[in-house]
Amino acid sequence: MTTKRQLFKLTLGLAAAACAAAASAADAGPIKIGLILPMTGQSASTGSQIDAAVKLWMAQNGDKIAGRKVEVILKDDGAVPDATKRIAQELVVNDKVTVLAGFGITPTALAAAPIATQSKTPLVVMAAATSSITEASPFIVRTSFTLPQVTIAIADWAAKNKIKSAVTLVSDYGPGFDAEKFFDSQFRLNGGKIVEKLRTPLRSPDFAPVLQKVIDAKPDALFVFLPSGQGATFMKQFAERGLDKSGIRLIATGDVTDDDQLGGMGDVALGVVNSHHYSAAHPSPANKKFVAAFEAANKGMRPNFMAVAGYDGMRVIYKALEATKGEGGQALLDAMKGQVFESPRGPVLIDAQTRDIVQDVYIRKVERVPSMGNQLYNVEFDVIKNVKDPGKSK
Ligand code: VNL
Repeated sequence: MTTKRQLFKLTLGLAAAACAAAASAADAGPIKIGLILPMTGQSASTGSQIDAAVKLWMAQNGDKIAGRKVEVILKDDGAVPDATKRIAQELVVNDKVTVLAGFGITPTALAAAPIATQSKTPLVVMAAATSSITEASPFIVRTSFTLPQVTIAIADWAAKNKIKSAVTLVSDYGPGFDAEKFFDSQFRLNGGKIVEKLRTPLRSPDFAPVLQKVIDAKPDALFVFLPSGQGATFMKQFAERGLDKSGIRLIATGDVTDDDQLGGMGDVALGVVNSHHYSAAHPSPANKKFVAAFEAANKGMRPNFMAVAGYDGMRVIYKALEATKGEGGQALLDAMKGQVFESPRGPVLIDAQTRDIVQDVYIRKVERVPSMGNQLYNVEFDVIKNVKDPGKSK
């Protein structure tokens, strides 16, 4: 329970932090970045991917900006929103960080949003992908993606490729609601029919009961969104129930055929068409360089879409800090807005109005790639350029 007095002290602390942010350019101490990630628990793979990407960025770009040392303070919130909020407060009030970054799942990003607003600390979301997150604080900037942004493409593709009926299956929280809503409306707009909408809990989902419902409903396709880390278990149960041989086509967002787990999913994943903003097999020179350096630094671990958002998040933070010479607060936020650059995923823009990322969305198919060790990859075969988050156009 937060008492009135605690609340008062906290408000004072955050206000003081806001002043400190404005004054920080003057002192010569380190510039601190508070990185809050799930390093344990169900979303730990997201934490390790982003942590590794942040380390790679710093190994390649150094730890000095405007003559000051850059220090990343990594904290594990276990993807528990109460912990995120407490840690964000401590980082702002005690450690006097200039930037907050990370945020593995939507509830943790939302829990930290008021801290960013009250202390005027720019907060860079590197993972969480519910559309509304950037509206929770004017100090939030996002380098990951949104579910509406990546879902529309697969709904269009399905309708154009003889899929007339579909069941949706999503994780029962923010990004799942976004995926369900935008798949539904776009697929129906194209003349498709939604037969049933299914949801599974975020924590420890069991897919058997919903998969039985899919078998009974006999749609042309099953559309799935699950957060990073759940794809492999889902695929295993999908195959165990014989769905891969049922004639029901599996389509998804790329969260399900996540590069972190795809290599170990086996043949059940072959041919799954999905849409997303990043594939480790994206054939650009910038991506080849990124993947090679990431794998070399991490015992062969393949970077996924979380890693690329962490890497790009550091780019946005570094360029903004260079522009303000280490000053934080509103000036730093303004320097993050409008950045345009080539990411390993392709060209991106941080929209100055929405503070959300604008990027290309690819339609991909899971294939074995002979030139890449015969492993499974999401092979891009179509692209929709410069996609803004459609969740914001309401
Ligand atoms: C979220 C969205 C998390 C997509 C994810 O993986 C993901 C979120 C941890 O907003 O919570 O793939």
